[in-house]
Amino acid sequence: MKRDLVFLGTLISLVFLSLLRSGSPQHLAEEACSVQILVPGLKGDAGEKGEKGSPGRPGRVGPSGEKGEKGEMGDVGPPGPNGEPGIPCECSQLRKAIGEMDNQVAQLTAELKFIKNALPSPAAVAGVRETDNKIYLLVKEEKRYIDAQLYCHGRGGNLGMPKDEAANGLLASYINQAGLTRVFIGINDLEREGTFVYSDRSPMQTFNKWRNGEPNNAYDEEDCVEMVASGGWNDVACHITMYFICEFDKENV
Ligand code: MMA
Ligand code: CA
Repeated sequence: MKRDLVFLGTLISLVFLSLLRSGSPQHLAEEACSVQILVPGLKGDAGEKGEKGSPGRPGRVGPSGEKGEKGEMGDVGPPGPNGEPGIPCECSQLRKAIGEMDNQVAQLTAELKFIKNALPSPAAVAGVRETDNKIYLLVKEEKRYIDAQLYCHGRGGNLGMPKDEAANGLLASYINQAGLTRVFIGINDLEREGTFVYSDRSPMQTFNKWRNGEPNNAYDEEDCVEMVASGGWNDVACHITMYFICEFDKENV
C-alpha cells in the first residue's frame, strides 16, 4: 500500500516536471506514455539496525489513593518561658470600692421598686400615656414641626405616629385631658406634595383620621399635620408653633 503511494507520488512528480520542461500541451501525451517504464524494481537488502529511540513521554497521573489513618499524638512540649511580672495588687482598695457599689446597687434597686410599686403607676406620675409597647409624652412647649421632631429625636423617640384606632384614641384623650385643642403629630408630606408619610418615613397605611375636606394644602403651604381634640387630622403649615406629642418604643427606654 505504502509502495503504491510512493509510486503514485513519483509518477505525479514526473508528469509535473515534464510539463514544466515542455511548456506545450502536445508533449503531454508523449511523456505520459513513457511512464510505463517506471515500474518499481526488486526489493533491496535489509538495512542496518537503527539506533535506539529516545525514551517516551511519562504516563498520565493515576487516581489519588485512600486517606491514611490519623497518626498518634506527639509528646508534650517543654514548658514555656515565665510571664512578665504583674502589677502590684491593690486588692483591699478594689474590694472596698466593689463593696460600696454593691450597697449603691441595693439602695437604687429598692428605690426603683418603690417607684414602680408603691405609686399608682409610673405613667400617672410622669404624666405620660402608655400602651403595651409605646410611651407617649405631651410636651407643653410651643415649637415648629421640625423643632418638635428634633426634640423627640434628641430623647430617643419620634413625634407621635398614630397608626391605628387605639393609638389615635389614646392621643386624643391625652390632648383633651390636658385641656388642649391641637398638637403636632408625626405625619408630613414635606418630601412629596400630597404623599403623607409618618415621620419615621414609614408609609401611611389604610388607617387615617383626616377631618372632612383634609388634607387640603391650604394656601399651598400645608405639609405638616396636627391632631385636634376630636382625634381628627388636619394638614397645617410646618412653620407655625404648637405643643406636640413624642412617642418612645418601650424596648428603647
Ligand atoms: C381651615 C382649613 C384647614 C386649614 C386651616 C389653616 C381652620 O381650618 O382650611 O384645612 O388647615 O384653615 O389655618
Ligand atoms: Ca388643612
